[in-house]
Amino acid sequence: MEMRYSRLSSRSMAFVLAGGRGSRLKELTDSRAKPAVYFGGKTRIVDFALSNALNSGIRKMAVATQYKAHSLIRHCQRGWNFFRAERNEYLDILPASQRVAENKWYLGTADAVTQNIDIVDSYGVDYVLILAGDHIYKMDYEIMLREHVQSGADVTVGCLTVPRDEASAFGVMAVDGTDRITDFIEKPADPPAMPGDPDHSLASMGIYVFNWKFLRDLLIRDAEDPNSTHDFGGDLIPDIVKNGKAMAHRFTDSCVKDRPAAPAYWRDVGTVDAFWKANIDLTDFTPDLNLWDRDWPIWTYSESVPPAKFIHDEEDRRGSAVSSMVSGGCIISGTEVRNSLLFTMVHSNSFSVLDHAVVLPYVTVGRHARLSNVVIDRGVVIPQGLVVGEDPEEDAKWFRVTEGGITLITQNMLDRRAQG
Ligand code: ADQ
Ligand code: ADP
Repeated sequence: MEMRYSRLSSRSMAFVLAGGRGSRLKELTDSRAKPAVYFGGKTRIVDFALSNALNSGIRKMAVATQYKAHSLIRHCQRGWNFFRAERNEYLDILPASQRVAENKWYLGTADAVTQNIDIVDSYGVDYVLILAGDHIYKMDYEIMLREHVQSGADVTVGCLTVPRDEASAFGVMAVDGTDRITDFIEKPADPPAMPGDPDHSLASMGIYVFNWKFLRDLLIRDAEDPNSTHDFGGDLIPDIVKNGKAMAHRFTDSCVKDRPAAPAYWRDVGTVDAFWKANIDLTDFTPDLNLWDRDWPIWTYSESVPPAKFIHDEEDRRGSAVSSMVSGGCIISGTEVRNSLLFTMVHSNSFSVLDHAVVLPYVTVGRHARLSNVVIDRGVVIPQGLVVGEDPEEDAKWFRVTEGGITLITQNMLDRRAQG
């Protein structure tokens, strides 16, 4: 019962940073920011942070956008419109350059908040949770908020253990016996290991809880600092570690009741290989990320489409899918689908095979196509007889073949191929 009366989420807002391109996703982010990239059959990446906030009880949110924001803004408007101002609930979309007199992009992640100080003020909250809009995980932020308040920290940084050889992509920290952060280096070339564990480092998830009063003062000072790049990981967090009290909050899958023994799932699907793998992993017998958990749903904009349909066609070819996820609106007509993930409204025709394929919405696959280990962008029309995934050299002539051997197919690439 104590929980019910002491929820800190109702005194907090979530500020979601969704301005980054995610350039390692290559052509997948040519027309949309990374948070707007599709993931998991019907959701987009940003839905995870927003759903975590909603499921944690937070009812005030802001999404700061910048790079190619159109698709992201449209998604938020369509899918995240159930907040009611009458109940003091808000979701504001904050595109860069609309808030200040000069046309100015957000200079860095901290500047994205600085330029919107008046909006955060208007929410009247005590705590601000800064989130990144580009990670896949399930997390109850109420637990982090509670730790923050109990420890009396100026900032609490979400963190997890990562292999040391991957740690230079992160902010890496050292902590004392109470998990107070004693050192923080943004993206170190030679990441320090955790004590007693030379193969791992303690990495920042890029998510932070602040008392709003404290952060507000800090942002105003930071805006005037000519040496600052106005970045949380690069400037603000290291500064607080030196001059204030920064605590680490260790991410665990505490919000996930169904598989308590499962390792905490957190993915930065930052590359085409990681994106493909995280999607294909969902077709595993027991995937590490459970999207079927009714206690922690991932909310999204859902199109009204009919159920997936599997057709045994006139050519006596059975449309089938095994170890796969097939979304609404799909028509699998005489195609064999294996270990694949098909998003909404994919139509696929006779004599074709999809194997370990991640197929984004509204793709059409012509007859006699054989596609394996591929990511197919939204709306692509696969011509009859296209074979991908069997001859890497041929594939690389027209498509993007990754280090991990995954082929990314976009309509532009197919058009170029058609023109020879
Ligand atoms: P990065 O992910 O490299 O490191 P960054 O590129 O700044 O940091 O992106 C953080 C978030 O902010 C992303 O969600 C991105 O979309 C968004 N963003 C970037 N620039 C923005 C801008 N100008 N306006 C609005 N939003 C913007 C960070 C931390 C590290 C930490 C990793 C964890 O700095 O310390 O380890 O996240 O992934
Ligand atoms: P994406 O993230 O792939 O851009 P969107 O759902 O935002 O996904 O839209 C993809 C493309 O589909 C857009 O670039 C646009 O051309 C077209 N589209 C989708 N919905 C609409 C719409 N309501 N009005 C106009 N164009 C649309």
